[in-house]
Amino acid sequence: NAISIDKERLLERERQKTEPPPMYKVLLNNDDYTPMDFVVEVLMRFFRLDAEKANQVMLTVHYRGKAVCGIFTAEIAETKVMQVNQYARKHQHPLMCTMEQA
Ligand code: TYC
Repeated sequence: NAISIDKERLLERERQKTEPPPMYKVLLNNDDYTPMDFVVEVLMRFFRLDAEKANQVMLTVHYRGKAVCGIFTAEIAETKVMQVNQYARKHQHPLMCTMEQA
């Protein structure tokens, strides 16, 4: 009946409210030209990694082709991708930052 349908609608609305948002992996991709030091600086500046962790992630990208720098909600992931790519272009490096659903 109408009451149980209204109740279902309310329950569905509550479910959506409490559902965690979709999360996105932000990745760095390897290339042959961006200096290793620059990649480490990017990881420290934009992903707040310490020097050791930044070096580790940079080497993973270098040897394996890509690595996850962090996992964020859509809006934050999009901002990181934009900031890193703009920063790389400003310094005339081909470094590529991308995102994909976690
Ligand atoms: N492959 C680069 C080099 O040998 C280093 C590098 C690491 C570039 C990570 C991009 O995301 C990157 N200088």
